[in-house]
Amino acid sequence: MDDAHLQSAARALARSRRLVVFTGAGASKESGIATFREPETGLWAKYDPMELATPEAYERDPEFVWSWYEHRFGAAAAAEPNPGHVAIAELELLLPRVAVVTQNIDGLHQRAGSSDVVELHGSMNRFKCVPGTHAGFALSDFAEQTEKPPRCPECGAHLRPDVVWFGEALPADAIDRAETLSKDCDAMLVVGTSGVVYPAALMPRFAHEAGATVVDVNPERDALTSSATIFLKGPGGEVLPLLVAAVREHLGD
Ligand code: BV8
Repeated sequence: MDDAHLQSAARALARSRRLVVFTGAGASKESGIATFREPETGLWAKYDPMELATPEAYERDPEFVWSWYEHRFGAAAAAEPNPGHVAIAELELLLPRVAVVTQNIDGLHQRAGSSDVVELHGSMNRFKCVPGTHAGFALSDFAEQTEKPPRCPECGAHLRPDVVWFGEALPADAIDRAETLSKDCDAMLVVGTSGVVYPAALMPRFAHEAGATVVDVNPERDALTSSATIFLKGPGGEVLPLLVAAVREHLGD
């Protein structure tokens, strides 16, 4: 990664008064959580997440889709925030205002210490019944149930993860706040996203159109790289700690 690019990104972040950090599955890769578009290893390698994360798939075979999510709950529960998550949380201590807008459902930003996290696609730590009438359940609320998927303690309908599946609307409060933050920010740090899932992928475009400095961190070029101000090529777990150290230096200037 080019040091000149790192320094100009650090200068932009050090000067920012309203920073948004926009993350995708790549931000959790170094915590051992598979991304959406890189093939999984083992049992799930032959299944396409795009096919499984849909209401139709759940309707067709709730037990199978539930077991896919159980596999992912296990991976997320075993995962620890990686140095990238920790660096993002540290930015809150250095800068006047930092908000995280994530596409991820693993809760790792919160576990790393980020206190303002907008979960665009929901959370695998929350459950609701398929009709959507009852929500806010945790895994522990139905741990004793043996049936898979478990049933809603209130109405008996199947439970599902409170996540946004393809073809479903994003939670209005989350997308509204993400859009407001992205249009108002003066800098956006984009980490670990292919930038192909909408409407989430509009956020870096809103920031760019608002004149914010957009820094894209990814080992590969992605769909957002061309509209970014600065591209830092590399994994988040390596780049972000270097970036935050450089921000500290610029703040000390
Ligand atoms: C909706 C939760 C309408 C579930 C997910 C235009 C406008 C609106 C919609 C659409 C549109 N065009 C198409 C659509 C439909 C669709 C869509 O976007 N399809 C795409 C595929 C074309 N969008 C929807 O269906 C959305 N809903 O629009 O509803 C509506 C409106 C009103 C009423 C009814 C309906 C819903 C989309 C949300 C789907 N749910 N997740 C779950 O997780 O189980 S999305 C899923 O993809 C994950 O959240 C994931 O985060 C997300 C995006 O992928 P990425 O995060 O970018 O991950 P990916 O694997 O793609 O890339 C990883 C990147 O990391 C790579 O670039 C890689 O290089 C990089 N990387 C790898 N290692 C590292 C790294 N980076 C840093 N460090 C590393 N170490």
